[in-house]
Amino acid sequence: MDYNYYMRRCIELAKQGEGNVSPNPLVGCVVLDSNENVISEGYHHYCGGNHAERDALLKLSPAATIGGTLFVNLEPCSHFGKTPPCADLIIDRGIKRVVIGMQDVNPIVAGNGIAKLKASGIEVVEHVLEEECKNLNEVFIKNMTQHKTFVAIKTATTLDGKTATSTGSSKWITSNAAREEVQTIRHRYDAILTSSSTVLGDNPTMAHKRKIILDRELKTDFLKSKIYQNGEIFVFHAPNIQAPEIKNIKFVPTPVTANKLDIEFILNKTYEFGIMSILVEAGGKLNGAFLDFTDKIYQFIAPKIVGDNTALSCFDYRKVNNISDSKSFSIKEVKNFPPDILLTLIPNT
Ligand code: AOF
Ligand code: ZN
Repeated sequence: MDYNYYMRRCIELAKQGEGNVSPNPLVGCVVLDSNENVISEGYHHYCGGNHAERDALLKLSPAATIGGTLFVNLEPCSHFGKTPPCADLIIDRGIKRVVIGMQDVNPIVAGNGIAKLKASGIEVVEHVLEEECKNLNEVFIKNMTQHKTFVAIKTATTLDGKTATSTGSSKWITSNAAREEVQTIRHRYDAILTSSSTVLGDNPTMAHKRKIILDRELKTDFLKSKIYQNGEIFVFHAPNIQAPEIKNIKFVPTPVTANKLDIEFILNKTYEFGIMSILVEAGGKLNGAFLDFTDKIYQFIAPKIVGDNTALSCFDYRKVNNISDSKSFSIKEVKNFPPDILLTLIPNT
């Protein structure tokens, strides 16, 4: 039996829950009968809904699964949450073998699901495509182990790392295909974060259910700017400025140091508000300010050169004299969106 093949299918199924399961993990499940034929598939559709194993098993008659194998990318749960424990249902249904991608990092489960299965005589196979399974649930892992919001930055630049010409022209640096991929990326995150300069400069819509705007001096037009026309909005601003009262907008007074809003404070607040992940889509200044708090970068690169050293670079970070002091990253993935590419990077620690 090809464990990797079915685990890959679990990951694919799990991704169908992207955008809907937060703060829960993405989980997919495949069930095989005793003759090793696939008889059911399932996934966790939305937070509060059935877990992946229950979704897959409830489609079958209890007799169908006797002696079967169940694949799942995350350890089956052992606790009574919004639904009863998946481990109990698996045991009840007479499954003989459970193949798991990774242990649950939720301390209420953390090995208890596996122990329960083993205690009932089920064969448990662990660590199948573990790295892929951990990548799939990087947000859930950060939330559970660090109690912090996961932060990603998306940029679109020219070959010379510019996000616009020196006159501010930036529409469009990347191709349609690349910009469509941005929609898919956005969908994975609980909220999008941008700056007042981006709102003032580009007046973007940024259609998303939750949006965060950093507007220290409350300079943007809360009634007219497109970004404020839909979704739930959080505006972080300096504490000495009186915020207006507007429906759907939550104004958050934020400490300021050296004319900059305190990013650490903002990220503690986002976690408090139940925002498990954010995608930063802003200019070089804010990108630079977030760099030290960033878990992942999506960098689209278009094969164009602006060739003007007064044009903005995508990361206004810190000055280093020695190249060995640069902030360095590992490239996790390279994808083509002709004629552009997308690099997915994670910071080296
Ligand atoms: C599974 N299969 O599909 C998921 C699991 O609030 P609840 O009841 O939905 O429980 C959420 C916790 O259950 C979550 O933090 C994680 O530990 C586990 N999620 N477990 O066996 C699933 N989504
Ligand atoms: Zn469960």
